[in-house]
Amino acid sequence: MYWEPDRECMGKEELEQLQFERLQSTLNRIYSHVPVYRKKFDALGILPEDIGSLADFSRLPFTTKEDLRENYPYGLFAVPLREVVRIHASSGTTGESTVVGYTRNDVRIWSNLTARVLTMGGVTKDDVVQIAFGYGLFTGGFGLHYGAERIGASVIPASSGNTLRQIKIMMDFKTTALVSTPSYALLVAETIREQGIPPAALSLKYGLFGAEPWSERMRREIEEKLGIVATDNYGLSEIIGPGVSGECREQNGLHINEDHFLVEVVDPETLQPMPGGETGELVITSLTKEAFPMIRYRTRDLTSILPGDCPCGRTLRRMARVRGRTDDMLIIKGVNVFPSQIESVLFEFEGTEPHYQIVLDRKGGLDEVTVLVEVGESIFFDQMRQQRGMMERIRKRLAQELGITVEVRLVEKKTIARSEGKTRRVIDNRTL
Ligand code: DLL
Repeated sequence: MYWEPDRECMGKEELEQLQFERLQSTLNRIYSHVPVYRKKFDALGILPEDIGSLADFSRLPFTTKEDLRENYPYGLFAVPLREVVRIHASSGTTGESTVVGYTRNDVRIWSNLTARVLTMGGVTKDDVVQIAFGYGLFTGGFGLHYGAERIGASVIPASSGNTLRQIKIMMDFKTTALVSTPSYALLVAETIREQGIPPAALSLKYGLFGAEPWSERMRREIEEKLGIVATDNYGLSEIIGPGVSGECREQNGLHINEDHFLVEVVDPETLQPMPGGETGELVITSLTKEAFPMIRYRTRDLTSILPGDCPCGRTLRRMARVRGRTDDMLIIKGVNVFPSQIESVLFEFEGTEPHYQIVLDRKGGLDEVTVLVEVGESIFFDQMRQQRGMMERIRKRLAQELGITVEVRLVEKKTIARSEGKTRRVIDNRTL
């Protein structure tokens, strides 16, 4: 099932023509309305009309989070505030938050794009959709809410938090689709089990999860425990919010809404295109945004473009699950470590739960790493000796994989604080 079949199944040439036309009008708009972009273009000696084809595109300058911060709050807006009907902001872990705006037309397009993503995941007008993302400055709640409403589904704006209440709503209102972060879906599944609620008391069929990285293993676990089909969807506030890409029922890569976003995958060091489908940093250019256009925005998200056609019939290319960020890289004892590397090692071990936390401390100038990993009861209450054996095996594998030694602690289920928003996997207590 498609939301906009004429767009989602477009031929390559037709799509490229459309992208080019849209790119041209975006470039003209920003050159005449956003002084920051005009300055960047002038510095490189580029005029919008110099971009004569999609191939010339790589001459354009990149935009980064720093550009957004430096021009806080409205410096990159391309329309006067009187044309802006909505403002969102992303929390930002350091410094100023980044502020983004939408015209009425931007909101209309955004709703269509999240409607596409929801449709890809199975949602129709017959569904009851519970949105358990925060409504507020975060784009997750409103973005997916508008899309679900556009489809004609019955939308429950539950917002985030209060898990017992969410579950009661789910049962009483006969929710068929849950929209949240994947880690929140796991928390819901665990709580249902703890409360002794039989899965048959729920009417859930679909889960549409995004806003944070997750794994295939987490997907299977959520699907089994909640008896649903779970799909991944991706987006970021700077570009539009949710609605940039989403998985179809093939569950094999996220279709990018390429008629609205031009994507590149580049080497984060050289900024040159990654050859032949290799993993690199995703760079996105918006093609239709009016209030807040973005040119070659460096997302810091690591992914790759998948080769081949999708059996679902959509021609929109697919990106792989986002496997981390260029900037969540930790430097521990001088070694570069990605949390996702630790995660994949932990998942090799039978009996571990998909909840872990990496705690970094610095004692006497030396980095110390402790990986807390939740284990099932059978292991937690196991013989001390067996527990030690498991910790030792995990330690060895981590040392092998990362090239550094780390401490491993097995903790009882639910010891690691569950979050209602994005999960915090790394606690860095080091002061430099
Ligand atoms: O998280 C938008 C969103 C809301 C997407 C709801 C999907 C569903 P931000 O708060 O600006 O926006 O955070 C964007 O979150 O650059 C990624 O690092 C991460 N992220 C978002 N979706 C995924 C995903 C929203 N499906 C940042 N898988 C992005 C992995 C994701 N990471």
